[in-house]
Amino acid sequence: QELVVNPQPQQLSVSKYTSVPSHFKVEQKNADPATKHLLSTFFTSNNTASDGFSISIGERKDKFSRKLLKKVPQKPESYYIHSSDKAITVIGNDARGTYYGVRTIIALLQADQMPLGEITDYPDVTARGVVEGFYGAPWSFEHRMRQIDFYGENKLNTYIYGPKDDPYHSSPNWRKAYPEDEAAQLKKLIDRAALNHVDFVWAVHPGKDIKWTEEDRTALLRKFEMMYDLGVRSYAVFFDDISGEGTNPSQQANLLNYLHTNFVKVKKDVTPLIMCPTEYNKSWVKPEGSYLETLGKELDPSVRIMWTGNRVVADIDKETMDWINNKIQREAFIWWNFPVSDYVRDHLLLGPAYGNTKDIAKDVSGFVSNPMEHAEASKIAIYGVADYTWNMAGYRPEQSWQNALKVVMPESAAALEVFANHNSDLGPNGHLYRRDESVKFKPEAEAFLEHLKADQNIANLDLVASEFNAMVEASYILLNSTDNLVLLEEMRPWLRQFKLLGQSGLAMVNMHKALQSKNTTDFERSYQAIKAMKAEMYTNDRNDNQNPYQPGVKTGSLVVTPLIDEAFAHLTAVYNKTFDKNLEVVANYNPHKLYTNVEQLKHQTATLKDRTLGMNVPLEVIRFEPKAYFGFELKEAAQVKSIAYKLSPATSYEHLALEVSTNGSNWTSVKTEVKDDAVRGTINSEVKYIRISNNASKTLEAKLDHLKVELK
Ligand code: LOG
Repeated sequence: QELVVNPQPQQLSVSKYTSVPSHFKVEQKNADPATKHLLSTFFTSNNTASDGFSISIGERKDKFSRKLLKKVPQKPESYYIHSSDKAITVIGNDARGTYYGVRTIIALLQADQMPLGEITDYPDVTARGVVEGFYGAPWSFEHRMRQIDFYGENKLNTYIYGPKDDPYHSSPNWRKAYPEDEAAQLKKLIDRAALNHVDFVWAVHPGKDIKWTEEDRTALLRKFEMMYDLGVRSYAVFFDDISGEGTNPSQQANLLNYLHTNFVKVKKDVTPLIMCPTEYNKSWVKPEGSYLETLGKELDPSVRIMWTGNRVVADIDKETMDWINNKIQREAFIWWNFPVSDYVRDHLLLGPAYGNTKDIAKDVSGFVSNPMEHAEASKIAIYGVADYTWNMAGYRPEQSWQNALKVVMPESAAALEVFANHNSDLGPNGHLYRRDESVKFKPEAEAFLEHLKADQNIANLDLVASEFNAMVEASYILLNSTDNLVLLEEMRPWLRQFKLLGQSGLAMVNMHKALQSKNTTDFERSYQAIKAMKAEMYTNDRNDNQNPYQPGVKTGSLVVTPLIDEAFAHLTAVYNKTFDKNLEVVANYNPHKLYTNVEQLKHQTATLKDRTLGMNVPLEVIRFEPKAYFGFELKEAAQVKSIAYKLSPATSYEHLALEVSTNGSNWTSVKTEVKDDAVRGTINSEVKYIRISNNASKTLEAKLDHLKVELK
């Protein structure tokens, strides 16, 4: 018997299993509306009767035998379940704990067999959930409704609403009321959150244009009041990714303290504030400043401070927590930047939630995941976060991931596993954050290539071929699945690429077989087929998921794609040599490099599309110290048509110069013109180095919107 309750309960002792009764008599002793609603979704006239199997539900303060009451943990949100062959009793420490107990009971009654015994359960982390805090298209209303239900089902209690691209959350409209239709939808979300025992935390991101004046703080108070009228009882203020006046820690603390005194304390039913600092990760802490210490000292102790770890995107361990908690004099509230993909938008991150250590439960005041703009696909990771934050010691990422796949796609979970297994890494990126991918297949791929290149017998040829076959079959199953159409819509572009990738793998295996049997007809057909599939993938990459950041659709990019590309190139080269042919050995990599001394830009990637060389720009504010430069180093000197870049604010241009060089030591400046806030320069000679440098004597803080070089 497999018991799947997510999150995994702290203590569960089952004495035996019996069949699930057909009818129940349910008594709810407390008055919690969310519990009442939940009970009504499961216990209907079909499975209840006055002489049914007895289930009694209530809180510690309700009437229960002393013996049972003693077993309820003295912890927030805890519950105790006792089930015998006569009755089930669910007692919560509080309303939320009772609700969670009912969640567990319903999960258990949905299995084939009912366990008899005891469950003693409570969460390790106080605030657990999601921060909708990414750049890119905010989640739709329908997606959010589904998410909030999912949080309730998985005992997550926190949803922080802070989509960067909602203008009423951020500048310029944070001071204004939501338009009527949006307000109406927010109200529905807030109600739905209450029904799931989820705290709907409304976040504001005012730092880009806030003035530290009476006028602006009253404006914010007014906005909080408007949100209160919609039903919001939890609030956050975000100061991430800003520059200028808004970054002042004393002023930030002042504002939060003001809101605490004049709003939270006055209202009485509002939870303690949450704030996201400007220096929200260790790599951004300015050595000369004392930003975090100031917050730690000046912020009211009730205010929770968010933290992403040692870097913008990082996994959390004990050392991370000790360092930050000591600075801010409280337990940091973790903002985990996974599975967010707003800096690698051409990838889907469907792997397990892993990497955070299991010893930080007591060091965090909260732990929330920042997801992908693909809400439904993010559920795979969120399911793991729910499990991890509830019961850290018992968390097994791989097992939890398997369960998550079954929950999001009950019928097609096995196919989804094949797909998710090869779609979890991010590819090279500026945050240096990577994930395992194709874990079990990786050693097979390596052995395959090694034997192929050494012209030895490939012992695992069938195994590799059958993985490619599984990829194709899984794609067909998923593309035609009906068990989660919402998820299918999000994955479709990647599934189409994945199918082609699997097919090209099979064709590559055929090339190998044809080469072995010296069948040139078969070889050339499979060779042409791969080229055709590549062309189709290239077209998909140009047409699907187009966005200004990382447009396109990448799949299997860590192990499977490189395996096929390398094997294809090798087989073609051997074929050409053996049969004195001249088939093209395609290599589609970018030979040009970034050229910069700015730490925040060093790990960004360069992209080459047709003849346009571009930089994958970071989303956050960059510090350009005096003499800082950024640009490209071309593989060899070449004619360049034009160079274009854009920074905000546009006042940055006064301090920057566009320069080119053939050797990296003698530089010539290029004349530029500004149009629509972007800069353009044209040159008529061959260059190898292109750079934009800060020739002023002071540090410049700005966002880099784009940098593009058009090659001739
Ligand atoms: C932003 C966030 C973004 C994430 C990943 C925080 C606190 N802020 O670099 O909106 O989704 O990184 O790109 C961030 O993480 N800035």
